[in-house]
Amino acid sequence: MKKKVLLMGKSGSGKTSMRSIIFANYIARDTRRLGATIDVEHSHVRFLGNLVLNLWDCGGQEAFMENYFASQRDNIFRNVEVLIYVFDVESRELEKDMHYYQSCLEAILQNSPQAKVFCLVHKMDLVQDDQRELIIQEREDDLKRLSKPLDCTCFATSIWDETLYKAWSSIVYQLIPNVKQLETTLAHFTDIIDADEVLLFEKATFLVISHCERKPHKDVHRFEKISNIIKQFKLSCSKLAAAFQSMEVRNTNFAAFIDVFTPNTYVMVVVSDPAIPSAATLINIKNARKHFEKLEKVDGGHPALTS
Ligand SMILES: Nc1nc2c(ncn2[C@@H]2O[C@H](COP(=O)(O)OP(=O)(O)OP(=O)(O)O)[C@@H](O)[C@H]2O)c(=O)[nH]1
Ligand SMILES: [Mg+2]
Repeated sequence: MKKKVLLMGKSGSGKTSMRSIIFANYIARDTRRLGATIDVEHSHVRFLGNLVLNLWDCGGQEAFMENYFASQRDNIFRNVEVLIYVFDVESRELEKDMHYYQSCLEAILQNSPQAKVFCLVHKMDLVQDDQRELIIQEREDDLKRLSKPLDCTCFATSIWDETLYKAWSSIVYQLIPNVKQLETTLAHFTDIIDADEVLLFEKATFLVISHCERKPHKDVHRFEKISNIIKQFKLSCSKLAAAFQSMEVRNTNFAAFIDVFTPNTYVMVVVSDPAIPSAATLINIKNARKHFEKLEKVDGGHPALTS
């Protein structure tokens, strides 16, 4: 199942940087070397077995933008499942940015009215801490108003922290075909093994695709922090020609296990009951694998015929 994702926004706003970090194992520092994208760069990312993301990274220089809205209009805006529009928060041409955004929405309304729209207010690291809340609120209000009759979801992002993972996790979550079934199964699993919390990560990107929480946790940003940390760790391992497989962290309050799960996922299990030995949790993870592997083989919510 192929899903077309358009990545748009003005030149230098950070589109290729994000794509390279999330899908091509770049670290933030490497993106300084990226040149401007010429016309459209296509990439296919296999994401969770059947799901292939067809990313269209559209170079944002004005000459290209004008072409997208004119001669290439049908080609670009047809069959779009998701539009991700990136705004550079430091841009001094806000009016022009908004004008292009609106042209883009018009073309989407004409060609792919069902598409989901996400706006990323990007490079938030360049804004002072105490200003961030206010700026994102203002931008979000403006964008939501301008997007009508379409609905848009806004995120404040930066390649320099975990906000990037939060935004992209939410975006890909919308694209996973059988996500409800996955969540129900994960909730069962969490109950059966008496865990505080269980997370599923997509294997290549380490984006969180599903989670179940039985015991409330006060850090609402913990998922994307873990994605960010483990991804960096995985990359460090690969520099040493080692492959990251699993990890166990234990202290007086809890034990956390990260392990390869299905062909497309890693799982993280957090247990706080000291009476449950590690070996028991590891066996439980092993036994759950086949159930989740079956789920991955479904297409569009219908179980595939497996013999
Ligand atoms: N400070 C900061 N810089 C960023 C961030 N994201 C990207 N950049 C920098 O912005 C510059 C331009 O990024 P690109 O990803 O090439 O921009 P683009 O949107 O693909 O540009 P075009 O291909 O011309 O449309 C690079 O030097 C990145 O390092 C961010 O979150 N914060
Ligand atoms: Mg680019």
